[in-house]
Amino acid sequence: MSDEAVYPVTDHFRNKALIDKETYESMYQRSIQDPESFWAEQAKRLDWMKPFSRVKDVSFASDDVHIRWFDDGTLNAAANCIDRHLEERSGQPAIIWEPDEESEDNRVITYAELHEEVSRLANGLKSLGVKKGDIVTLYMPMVPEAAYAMLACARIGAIHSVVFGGFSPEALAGRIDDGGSKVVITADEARRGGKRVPLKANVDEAVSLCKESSVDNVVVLKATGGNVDFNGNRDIWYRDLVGKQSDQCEPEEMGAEDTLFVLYTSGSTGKPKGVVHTTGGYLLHTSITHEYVFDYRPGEVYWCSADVGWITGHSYVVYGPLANGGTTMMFEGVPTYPDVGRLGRIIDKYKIATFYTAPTAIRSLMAEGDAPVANADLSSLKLLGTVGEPINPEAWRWFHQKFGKGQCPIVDTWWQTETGGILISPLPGAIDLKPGSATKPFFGVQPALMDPEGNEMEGATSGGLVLKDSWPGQMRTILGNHQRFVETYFSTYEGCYFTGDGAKRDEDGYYWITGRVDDVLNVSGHRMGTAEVESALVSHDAVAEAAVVGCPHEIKGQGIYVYVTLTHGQSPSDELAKELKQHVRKEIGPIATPDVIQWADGLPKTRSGKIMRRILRKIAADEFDSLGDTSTLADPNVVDDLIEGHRVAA
Ligand code: 6R9
Repeated sequence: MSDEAVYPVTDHFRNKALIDKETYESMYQRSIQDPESFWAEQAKRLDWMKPFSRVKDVSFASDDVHIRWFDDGTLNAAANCIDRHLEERSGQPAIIWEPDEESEDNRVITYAELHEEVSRLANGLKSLGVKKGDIVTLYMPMVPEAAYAMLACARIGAIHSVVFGGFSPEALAGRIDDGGSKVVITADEARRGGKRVPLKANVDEAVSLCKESSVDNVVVLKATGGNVDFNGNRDIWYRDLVGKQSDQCEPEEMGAEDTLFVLYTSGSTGKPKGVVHTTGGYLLHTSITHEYVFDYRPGEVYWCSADVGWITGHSYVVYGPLANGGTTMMFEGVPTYPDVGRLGRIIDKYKIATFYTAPTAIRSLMAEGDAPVANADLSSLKLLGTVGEPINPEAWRWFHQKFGKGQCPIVDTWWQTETGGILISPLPGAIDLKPGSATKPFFGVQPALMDPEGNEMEGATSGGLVLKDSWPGQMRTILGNHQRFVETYFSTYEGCYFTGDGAKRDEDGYYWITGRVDDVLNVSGHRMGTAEVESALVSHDAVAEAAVVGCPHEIKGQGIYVYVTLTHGQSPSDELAKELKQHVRKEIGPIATPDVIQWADGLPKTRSGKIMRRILRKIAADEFDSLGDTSTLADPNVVDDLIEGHRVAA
């Protein structure tokens, strides 16, 4: 049984870790028994402009959900990530950037330079009329300017809304519209693995698709020098904007509960939601977890391979490491370009101490055998981390052995866009590891498992994963829709935050996340709402009805499996399948491209017309023997047809 495999805390971490076993136990107890005094003390790790007098003001009751931390204190996130480090670390690298093309020059940005760049851009944004509370949309490649832009917004109290560069113009337009951005910051093109993404052209198209927003200015970074259309009334080159600005910009005094950023994520229904994170609690949570989960010591080079377009990039490429005065690595490319040895070469080149990545990346390298590490030394590594989806024990062991040489602990960190930072994870000096388990809760985090009736279950068991009390980094609301926030997270189990994940707890109190229990897919660690993909599909003329489920996928974890019923007069063909895939790419982006399209004359529906997705999931997974009760179907015969159709499609 995989539960039996235990990897004890290593000698290295036992003696030198920031948090050892005893400290973890006692701090955890205090954090639960007296959260107010615990967090008041931890909050000293930030620089406050005006100290807070209230620590926590929280209610999870569904008729009155509110979450406030340190709410009468003031601070500035950018000043915490930059200015306060200048005295001691002005010459220390804050960001190290490795370009997509290995032969090109890298960039090393010191804290002094970061201060200058961010201040200039902050002044530039002000000159465009951006004010405290305005939302600025960022659609950027993985370059240092993406971090400058986030921090420049934070410096002047503007709210950034970063949209992943892989999203389509349609998806970008929806996000610009939702927040009402007047300013978009982008680049001519992004590069990834030798391929180019026309970011500026996508912004042009998105702006023309916007219904609510009228974008006044598009700031364009020259990243590749690729050709772009330039609209002189609206567009301005990044360098022209910042070139004439002062390198001093007083950081704005922000309330702890003022919004720092909005980031869109997929849910089981409707359009992606704008997750709202605020200033004080978020920064405290990302800073403390970055230090303790990664046992981070200033001077170390820390590498989180996530794109800044995702929450992991926000929390563990930008805010956490910089709040701690760390050196954070940004990589523009992909693990397999120009070849599978790239990650190993980067680790050696920069003497990376901590490498934090996604199981899907590990699995794609694992498929190449020893090649990814064959010529790498890797002796600088002390710790590895994973995030985004459950890691299968085989991939865990491969990563541990090949990258960690059996010496580096792996912190399997469970958290969500909504949680702001890591909630369940080993602390490397305190918690023995079990491959595939995110292990134990971080300070202040109270997980519980619920049965379908909403009762909390004790001991070794499995159920719906909830959190019983707040933690500082928790999302505060959905932008413009607090009611949806309450319904999505606080109505399934009264008085608890429901994660949407299922989990198992073993005899040692270790948590094993088993995956989403709602209609959210996790494709290569990226969240994708089945409803979003379905609505993209039915917007195509040939599609009458579509049902989307996840299917097992060796590299991606989950693939996207689509059942399509065509409109009258349309007939299935390979060309049409290609066209539908293309259509979804265009509507959402390449990450939503269906893996399998199965033509279906009918879908399994109850008499009341509800699609029984459980059956579709089982068929997509080849599990025909465990379809369960199909007697409530309006037409039980569709199941046989679907099984037959699956054999053809898969
Ligand atoms: C940070 C991030 C959140 C969902 C979450 C869960 C899955 C994340 C995991 C994990 C098992 C882990 N997830 N980390 N599942 N083990 N270590 O990924 O945020 O993109 O919002 O996704 O990802 O299902 O609910 P986000």
